[in-house]
Amino acid sequence: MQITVCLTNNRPEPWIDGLRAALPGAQIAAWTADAPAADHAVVWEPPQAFLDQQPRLRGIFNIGAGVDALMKLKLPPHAHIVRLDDAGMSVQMAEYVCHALIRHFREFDSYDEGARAHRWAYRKPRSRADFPVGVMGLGVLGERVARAVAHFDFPVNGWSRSPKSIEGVRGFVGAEQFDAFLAASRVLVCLLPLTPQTRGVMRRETLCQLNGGQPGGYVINVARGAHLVEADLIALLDEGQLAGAALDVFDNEPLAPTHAFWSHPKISVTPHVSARTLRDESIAQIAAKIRAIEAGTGFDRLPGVVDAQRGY
Ligand code: NDP
Ligand code: OXD
Repeated sequence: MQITVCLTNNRPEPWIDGLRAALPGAQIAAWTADAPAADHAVVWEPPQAFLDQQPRLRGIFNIGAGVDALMKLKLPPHAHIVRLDDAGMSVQMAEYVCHALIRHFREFDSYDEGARAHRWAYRKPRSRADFPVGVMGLGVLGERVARAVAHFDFPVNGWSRSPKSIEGVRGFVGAEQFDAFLAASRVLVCLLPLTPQTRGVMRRETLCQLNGGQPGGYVINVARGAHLVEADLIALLDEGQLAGAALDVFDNEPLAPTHAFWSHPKISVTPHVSARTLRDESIAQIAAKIRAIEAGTGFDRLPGVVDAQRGY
């Protein structure tokens, strides 16, 4: 069995070492132009040239949860894309979103400002009931986030394509219930995959519906930059319609040093770190799936196999 590792902006060596330890007997190497054709590939944003050289590829194992970069490429005819299924990411995502939410709700930025000025001053307690949180996407990451937020007693709404039953989460389904979901939510968390249906889902007309159309909405984008129309966000913050945003992902990454987001007083920026790929957990998960396939398990029985029609 030949496994090729093709990672853009990541060093392949530690992945190769880890995969060799987990899959003794497999031939594992980094991609080079004259590398032999692979049975399975471990990839992150591979170039089209790599896929064009893979006539017998069966499994394309993405070292992230989002497969939008892969969906833009022409894939070998019999290959299946398998994304990371949690692999230690959901707890990180829950930490990140709860941190951003609570920092906003408890006005910790304002206390930080007070501390810098040596000012001992209280702010009036706010009611959780006034800060319902809407989680877009209730998959592996969104469900964990929704449960974590509910644990802090915030009202939680969730929006997905198919109905869900999650304790403490009021479910909204599909395009028909999207407006009602937005109106019922004040803090909006994006954990959708990037597909043609979800690109630009956060734009002026949708963001204006948050909080029943009243000012005060807050945006937490931890999915993909292209879910958000950046200029609309800045305009709505400057107009006072939105109260703030915590952004981890951007249309163009790395975010340009001159980008307006860096210095906007109502925006906090992190460099795509809300849920990092954990190498050891990911290698263990990928190796277990390759072992299962080689032992005869069909791709349809593996978690994390991408449905090409849905695009996630
Ligand atoms: P999943 O595929 O498990 O979940 C996707 C969810 O989105 C599902 O609940 C799905 O609904 C819902 N959904 C998809 N399309 C629509 C639509 N058109 N309308 C309504 N709901 C929709 O993905 P994960 O939870 O594993 O990951 C989500 C995304 O998070 C990734 O695609 C990636 O882009 C991003 N990510 C970001 C990271 C970061 O560090 N910033 C790290 C990891 C991931 P249904 O359940 O009905 O199918
Ligand atoms: C992912 C990511 O998709 O890191 O896993 O964004």
